[in-house]
Amino acid sequence: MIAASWVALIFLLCELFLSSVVHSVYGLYIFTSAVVGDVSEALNFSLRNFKLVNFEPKTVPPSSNFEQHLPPIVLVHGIFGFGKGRLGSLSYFAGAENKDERVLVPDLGSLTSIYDRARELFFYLKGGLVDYGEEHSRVCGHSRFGRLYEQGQYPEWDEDHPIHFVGHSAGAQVARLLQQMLADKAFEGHRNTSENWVLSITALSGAFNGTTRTYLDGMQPEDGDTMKPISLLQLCRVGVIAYDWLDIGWLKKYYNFGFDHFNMSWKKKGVLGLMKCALGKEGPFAYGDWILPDLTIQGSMRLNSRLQTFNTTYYFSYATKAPARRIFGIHPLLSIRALQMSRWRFPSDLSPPYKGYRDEDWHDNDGALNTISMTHPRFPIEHPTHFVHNRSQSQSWEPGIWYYKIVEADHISFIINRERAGAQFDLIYNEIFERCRKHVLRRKQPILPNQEH
Ligand SMILES: *[C@@H]1O[C@H](CO)[C@@H](O)[C@H](O)[C@H]1NC(C)=O
Ligand SMILES: *[C@@H]1O[C@H](CO)[C@@H](O)[C@H](O)[C@H]1NC(C)=O
Ligand SMILES: *[C@@H]1O[C@H](CO)[C@@H](O)[C@H](O)[C@H]1NC(C)=O
Ligand SMILES: *[C@@H]1O[C@H](CO)[C@@H](O)[C@H](O)[C@H]1NC(C)=O
Ligand SMILES: *[C@@H]1O[C@H](CO)[C@@H](O)[C@H](O)[C@H]1NC(C)=O
Ligand SMILES: CC(=O)N[C@H]1CO[C@H](CO)[C@@H](O)[C@@H]1O
Repeated sequence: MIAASWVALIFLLCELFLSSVVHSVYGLYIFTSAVVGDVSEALNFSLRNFKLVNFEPKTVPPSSNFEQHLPPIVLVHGIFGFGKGRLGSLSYFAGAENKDERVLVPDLGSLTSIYDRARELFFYLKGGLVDYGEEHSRVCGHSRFGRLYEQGQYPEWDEDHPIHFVGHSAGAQVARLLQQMLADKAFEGHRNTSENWVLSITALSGAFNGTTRTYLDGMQPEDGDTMKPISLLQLCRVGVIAYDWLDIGWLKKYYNFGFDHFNMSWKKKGVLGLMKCALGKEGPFAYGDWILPDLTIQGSMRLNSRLQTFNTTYYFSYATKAPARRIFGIHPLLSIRALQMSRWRFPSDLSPPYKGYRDEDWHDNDGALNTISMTHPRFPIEHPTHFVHNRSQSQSWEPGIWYYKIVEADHISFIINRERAGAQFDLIYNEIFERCRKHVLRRKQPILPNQEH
């Protein structure tokens, strides 16, 4: 018995070591490639300036009237994600934002909760001082007000000037929660909001229904809210607290976990505050106000019970599924977890997260999320859906229905590195942007397929 538990502990530590090495190596790789990209760009620039050859100053084309009237397409990043301006010239969406004239890529913090991200997204677009809401801030122990967006990216945003959202992973839930907040008129001083401010939501590997990966990374399966004492997430927690406490200005400008409203810097908290954060008495991890609790099955159930699918908005979803039994077709960052997720069993001594839960339903995955979770929101009631054949293109769309496809790809096929997905990258983003621009319009009467062009 004792020998068995030692073996289990050693196995756990080996697994922890391996996965922390894989994740830190990948993180470091992203970070250094961003730095190298920036440095070489700066060198190139100064070299060209110096020689004064072939140098053409970048001219910004005056935006035409037409462009100004295009509704913006807003790309919302997922966990560990970043928007325009972070990590130098690296693009989370691997340059997809250049495929259209009017695309916005907000930076919403890489580990903050879905709730905090949705609040930030609103003020990023509308402009003003981010207001996290009085009650939420009190309960979660952070400042009520955050960053000031002096100029919103789309101040005219309203029912007559709606927006398209495209969310990757957790970003899809952020867009849904923001739409619900707009419907609930949850922004003080903006009493006129409604669900109709959103024209469409498109999810790329959207985290609608939670993921069993959170338990493998270290969330407790019994509540989906607290962390196991020895786990990858504990290492991550310690790292984040240290990063925010040290508060190195240039580094935080370069990459930010988004916890500034928790005041974790040494300047504000001192050594005592550091101890409190580390011991789990203060900070985002103490109150569960960060992204991981929102991505467990239980956390998604809590969130989804408040979120509606509205009958005036268009919804599309691309669920991803890693090629079965081809572990090398998956990114090395995800391959161990993909394998573990395909064998995941909910501990038999605990009550399952919902009635009718079956392990095998959750085995198909993309290395980060379960395919079942990505097609459409399923809880507490199945939202209306329509499966779209992989190759079919033209279709007449109706609002209030989740149109979904299942795509063979892993969780990061369509972000960071566009070479990995090859032609599929262009196919998917072209399809999304074209649909936003040509087919998704707010109209009184449904348009028949032969009238689409
Ligand atoms: C330097 O900049 C020019 C113009 O933007 C570009 O065409 C060229 O590929 C760059 N070279 C390197 C090494 O980045
Ligand atoms: C964080 O610091 C600001 C001032 O820098 C203060 O106004 C705010 O109340 C602080 N918030 C918390 C939660 O300590
Ligand atoms: C609020 O929205 C309605 C349309 O839903 C519009 O008629 C009205 O002018 C708006 N009011 C303000 C103050 O923007
Ligand atoms: C859409 O939903 C609203 C209430 O949520 C309802 O009043 C309206 O009749 C619905 N419209 C359609 C076309 O189903
Ligand atoms: C679409 O592709 C997925 C995986 O690539 C596959 O499992 C599914 O059966 C395909 N669906 C159709 C209708 O071809
Ligand atoms: C948390 C959640 O939404 N769970 C749902 C995920 O999908 C299964 C299968 O349809 C539902 O039964 C769950 O309620």
